[in-house]
Amino acid sequence: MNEPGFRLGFELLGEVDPEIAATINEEEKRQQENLIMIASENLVSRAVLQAQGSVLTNKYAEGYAGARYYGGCTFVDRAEELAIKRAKEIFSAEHVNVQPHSGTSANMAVYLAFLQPGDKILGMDLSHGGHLTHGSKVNISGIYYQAFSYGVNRETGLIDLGNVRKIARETKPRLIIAGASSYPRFIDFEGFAAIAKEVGALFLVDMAHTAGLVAAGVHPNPVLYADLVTATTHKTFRGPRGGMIFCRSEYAAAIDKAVFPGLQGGPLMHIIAAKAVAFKEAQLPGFVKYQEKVVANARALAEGLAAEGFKLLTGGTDTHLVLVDLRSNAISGKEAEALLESVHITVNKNVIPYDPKGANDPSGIRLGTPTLTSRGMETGQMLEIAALIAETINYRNDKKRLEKVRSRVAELCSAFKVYYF
Ligand code: DSN
Repeated sequence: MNEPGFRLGFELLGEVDPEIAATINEEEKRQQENLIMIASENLVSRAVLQAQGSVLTNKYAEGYAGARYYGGCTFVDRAEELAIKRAKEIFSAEHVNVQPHSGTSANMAVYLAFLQPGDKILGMDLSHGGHLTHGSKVNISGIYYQAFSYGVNRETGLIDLGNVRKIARETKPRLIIAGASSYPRFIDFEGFAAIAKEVGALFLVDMAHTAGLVAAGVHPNPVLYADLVTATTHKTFRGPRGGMIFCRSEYAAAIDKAVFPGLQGGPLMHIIAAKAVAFKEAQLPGFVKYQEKVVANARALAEGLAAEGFKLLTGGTDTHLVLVDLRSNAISGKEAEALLESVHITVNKNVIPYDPKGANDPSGIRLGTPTLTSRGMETGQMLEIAALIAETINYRNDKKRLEKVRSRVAELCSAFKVYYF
């Protein structure tokens, strides 16, 4: 029966849009029936999902709490203020902006606040594990700004600060950026900060990948060393998909102005509320234990893969991810991704530093432990999964062996539920 106004008379997703309802169901099933090892993905809690799916999506709230361009903002103000208070406590930050829609938006806001088109920036080379938005030629960061890059040492796979200093002295960038998407080791934030100071650059850390580890104290906190820190809330942090920016008080006004009205209009208040929920979860005692397990699991995975003869960038990991160099396994990253997908292990193909092949079919794969750890898996499962990956890659033409791997993966998936389904 139709309601007055514009209501359709039925409300449930399955009735309004059976195609999308079925698509979501299939995706739920995929998440349950695969071992998802994409290092930048995770599983949010039911509480985060609930806040994301709430009526806060109906509200326009351009501006900031107490200074909005719309009436009726009492409750969204409260949500944003809670998010800000919690984020500042967790990361020991003087100021945070929780409105960026993504990690990319967060980085763009920093650039808009402090750079002029054509200014020099120095970031980690995308092909060595950096981020697209740190100066890649195909990204706005490399189109609007004069971008220089540093990489890792060919032998050790580690960032060589001596080399970073040399490039910084030569290029005199306005902004130096640290942070990576496929670098498995701690980054020396203090060392970077000293280089930035020496050459008169601002120092930005993009901790998109490691924000959850930082929040739990299992990774150095860049907020203590950098002028500006950007992050996503959906990777190790286990919150909704989105971004945030931390800075010292002296930069707060410039950052807030760059986010709104500089770059974005209305903030996503349902996502900001979900960020507040994720911040609350990060302050619960179980969060530290979870992040410790993420790292312990990544170490176990690295040990297991190394024991199976795989070559790992830097030989191991300090974080949630492992980068595997497949050049001695006679398989490309693209082939390995497809092969592992066929046994329901989900990873992503990834360039390795000095990769002789291109980004579309690179020589490596990247694996991460946040999602499997959210499902309750521990180091024993990581060692077994490393063996299953080896079995799959080493015996890829043996259908019987692949079938055995597939059924063991199915057993593991069924024993460790994606908890909210
Ligand atoms: N695309 C994200 C990742 O997978 O690492 C951030 O670059």
